[in-house]
Amino acid sequence: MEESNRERSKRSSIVKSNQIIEVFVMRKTIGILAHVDAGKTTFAEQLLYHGKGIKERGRVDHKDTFLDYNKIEKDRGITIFSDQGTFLYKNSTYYIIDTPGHMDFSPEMERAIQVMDYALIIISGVEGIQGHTETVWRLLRRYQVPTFFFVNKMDRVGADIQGVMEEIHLNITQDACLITGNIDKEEMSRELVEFVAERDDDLLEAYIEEGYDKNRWFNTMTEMIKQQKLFPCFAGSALRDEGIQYFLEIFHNWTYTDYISQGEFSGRVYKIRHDEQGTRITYIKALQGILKVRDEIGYGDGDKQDFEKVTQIRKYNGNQFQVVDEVSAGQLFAVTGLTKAKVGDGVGMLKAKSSYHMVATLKSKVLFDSTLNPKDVLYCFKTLEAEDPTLNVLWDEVLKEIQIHVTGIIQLEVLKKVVAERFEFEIHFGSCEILYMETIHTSAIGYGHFEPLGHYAEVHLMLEPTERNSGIIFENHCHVNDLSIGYQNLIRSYIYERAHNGILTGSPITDLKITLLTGRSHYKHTSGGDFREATYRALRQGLEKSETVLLEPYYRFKFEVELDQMGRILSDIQKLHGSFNPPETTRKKAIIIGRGPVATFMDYSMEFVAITKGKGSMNVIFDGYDICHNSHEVIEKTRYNKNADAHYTSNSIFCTKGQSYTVEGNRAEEYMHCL
Ligand SMILES: Nc1nc2c(ncn2[C@@H]2O[C@H](COP(=O)(O)OP(=O)(O)OP(=O)(O)O)[C@@H](O)[C@H]2O)c(=O)[nH]1
Ligand SMILES: [Mg+2]
Repeated sequence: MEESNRERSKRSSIVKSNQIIEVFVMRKTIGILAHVDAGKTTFAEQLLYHGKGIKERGRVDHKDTFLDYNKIEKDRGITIFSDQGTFLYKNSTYYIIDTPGHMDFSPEMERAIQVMDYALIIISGVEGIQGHTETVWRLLRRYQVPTFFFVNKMDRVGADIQGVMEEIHLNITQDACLITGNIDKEEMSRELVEFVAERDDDLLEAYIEEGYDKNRWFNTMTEMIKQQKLFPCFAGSALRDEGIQYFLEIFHNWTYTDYISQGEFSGRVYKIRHDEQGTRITYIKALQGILKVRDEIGYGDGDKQDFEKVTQIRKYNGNQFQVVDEVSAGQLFAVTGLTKAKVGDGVGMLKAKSSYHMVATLKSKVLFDSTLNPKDVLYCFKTLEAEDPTLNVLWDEVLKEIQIHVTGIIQLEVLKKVVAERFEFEIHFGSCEILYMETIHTSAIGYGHFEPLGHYAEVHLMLEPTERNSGIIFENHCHVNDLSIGYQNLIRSYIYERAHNGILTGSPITDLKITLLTGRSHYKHTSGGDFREATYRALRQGLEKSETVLLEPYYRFKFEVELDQMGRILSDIQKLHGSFNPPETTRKKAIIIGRGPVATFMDYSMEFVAITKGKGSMNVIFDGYDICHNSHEVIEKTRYNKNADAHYTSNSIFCTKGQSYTVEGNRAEEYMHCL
């Protein structure tokens, strides 16, 4: 009892502070996410209208929405870029970020997630949960963004709110509750009262002892939403403006942010764009403090910060902006003056950089007219890469071609249009190839020594396999007596500065933990770059000693077909090296869920449409990397010669009596100085 009283007083102080904060302007960023065509842009348009952010409502179908203002978006009728709108509602400033729903633009969607205070997932009341809805949900959990749902298109024939709620409970979360009725004026429905009480021990105790109390439920729900223990769902029609005002009012009451404008400035870069003059515009969310125009701010990764002066601060609303002198915590804004800031960079006091999970799985080469200077084309693609780092633009000196990484065919089509519009020349793309990766099965210690005359660095790295799709993790077990912190940090930065080539096909290595065991420098001879040499050599030497495996990207798919087509589809899945769960069948339909390599399923949609005569549905989402189904074939075809890689070798260089000499990787260990 003591305990619960204390808890209660803690909660009421949250409420009090909540009320105090509400007196001031509260800033909230809501991100709208969903599968393609669920109605995100339509919903955002309504929200902006209700918040008086826009005077008239446009429609996606009429190509006149506030947030899909780009010509390519209008032409295609889909959102491609995450854009923001803003409005004032009661005592709060709202920022709305509308994200693209197409799988090919998932990285653009993910970059926006990191600055959302709350997210709204839209689900079509007719089509229900799609594969992409689950991807969005998983990302939101990863970034810990409190989430609401809106079941849209309830005006359409076949819309089924109960069915969608069941799907949410089954596939997404048991903690989602449908909100209906006049929540503020009347008592909550008994069902909702109990739903909430079941998820909070104190509330349940209070319920049993004292019964329902509106304020207590309201306050507890607000906290539970913030802590992602409760996910309210709404239903309506964005097109017909049903349920939007209701959502906004409840959302306004049940959410809060507590940004503080005191203290040193910190922020996060979430978007990079260039204006027509080519000026780089860096979009930042202020997380703490105040930033003024002409302030010099630091940005970058960890200790490697760059400092530059902010020359202009812009508050964007759609494609319009207003120039201001200062911004403070909780605001979304853009600056000019920063020439090198990258998406995900911490700004000011925030030093850690964000890493992203949505990755490109294909690569393609850029084809262009021979009258164009490749350098100019490369410059344009480098500009685009600043805006979308997943493009990974590469100039292949040997083949004299520009290569890029992409998520899918639609992205390539959009890129053609973007280049034509912005840079005014025509490009095409070569056929898409799979982006392979490599990892290890067994652990090993890699040794690297770099000591040509006048240089010195030695590095020992432990390489261990980690969970699939975990990327590269760096740990440091090196003692400062062996190597200074400065050099240790340098080694860390060399591990993360680029994707390192594996030894099977030269594809990037992933899913490994790299531990710095020890290293050595020389007080006189060690110079910048020596530790890069030693680190790369240690990495390579370790890879050569472990058992390596090739990985390829996988899709998770869901096929819905008529019963008599099931056999054909199942046999196709097997032929394409996929796997599937036991199909779920109803009287007429079969639902087949499974996974398979992107390489074999990439072009299956055309065949699928032909088999099902356009009546089946095929839903695919990226499902991470896994063991390659045809490693041998791919390795043969790539013809990568690990001993002739210009950037990597397992050999070490030593020096005796003023003479430097090379020791091959397999013998290097015997020569190391730190052993
Ligand atoms: N009947 C009906 N149609 C809707 C509703 N909301 C949106 N639509 C229609 O659905 C289509 C897609 O709407 P958008 O708002 O562009 O969907 P989106 O989620 O932004 O799509 P992407 O940005 O491409 O992922 C358009 O034709 C809209 O008019 C609704 O509530 N009812
Ligand atoms: Mg849209």
